[in-house]
Amino acid sequence: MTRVFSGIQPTGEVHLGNLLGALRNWVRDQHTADSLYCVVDLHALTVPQDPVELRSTTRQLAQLLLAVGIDPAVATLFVQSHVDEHTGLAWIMECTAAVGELRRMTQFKDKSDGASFVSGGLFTYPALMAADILLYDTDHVPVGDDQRQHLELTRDLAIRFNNRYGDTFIVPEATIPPVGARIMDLQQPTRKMSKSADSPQGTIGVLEDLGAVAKKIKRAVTDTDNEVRFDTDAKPGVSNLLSILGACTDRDPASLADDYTQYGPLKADAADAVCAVLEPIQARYAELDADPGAVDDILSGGAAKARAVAGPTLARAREALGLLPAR
Ligand code: AQP
Repeated sequence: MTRVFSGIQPTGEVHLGNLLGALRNWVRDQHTADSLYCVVDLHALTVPQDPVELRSTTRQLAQLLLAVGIDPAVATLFVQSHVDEHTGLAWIMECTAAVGELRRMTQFKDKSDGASFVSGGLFTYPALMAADILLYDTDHVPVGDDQRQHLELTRDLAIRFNNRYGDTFIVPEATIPPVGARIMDLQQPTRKMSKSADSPQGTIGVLEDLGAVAKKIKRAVTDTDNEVRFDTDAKPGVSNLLSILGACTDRDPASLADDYTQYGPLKADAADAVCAVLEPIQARYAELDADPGAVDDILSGGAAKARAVAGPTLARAREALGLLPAR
């Protein structure tokens, strides 16, 4: 059976980009593939975190993944730091990666640019991400477009390791959705919607009040020529609304444009479609609030299942490297 793995960081509020670019595909894949989904809390440590907040956002994110539709009866849901093999393989991947290729990662450049403190972990983050994926003999990694470069690096590291030490890792492939892979900020549509950007009017939280969501979409930045056309370079704001509507209604954004002659109705339909997607997720999230212990139980079972796969993979890599086994 095909193996799928993907992760999401417990940093900030989960937004519409995360949902349409990644999480909805996780829910779809769990029915056709052996799927493992992970709250990657160690990745959050690349920037300083408040400990109390990190603990609660990690649990809340797991609760949200369940609310979105991850079913622990068919998929494995766990927290990265509960499975020590991730850090064990990460060191091996750091030693497999070249400094030059880590330096070329655009996300490192974006996040380190102008920052007053840049951790070593921010630089080596893609090696930990490679470890996350390779530990599970992953065939497919459902991610948004922003992760394309990290996935390419993961493939390069797997191939390099296999060439040096013999076949050890499956070389994974990214699965990037045709629509919704890069949802843009509603106020600055040339920038992707992002958890860490300080743009409350441009970002739609999955758990946000639906009235506020509709208002934000109706106030989204477009342009002055009033022509509805899908053209991400010339018309980024309008194209973003078409992508959002298309992703929520399973329609092609370019052909959707033919249905509209004005921005107002496009915005109204996009707002309705987004609210229709978010409403059941918010209702399930509220139901799960009643029993926080159930989320912890699911994560504990998930970690045990994940360890059973990750342990043998790490042992295989250690043996291939020539590390002396412990007795
Ligand atoms: N704007 C987006 N459109 C489509 N997909 C997106 N993803 C993120 N932003 C968009 C996808 O969501 C998954 C989980 O994201 P993550 O939290 O692991 O990664 P991230 O890129 O760090 O998320 P953010 O929200 O953009 O946070 P910051 O601001 O820290 O960079 C991934 O599959 C990602 O592709």
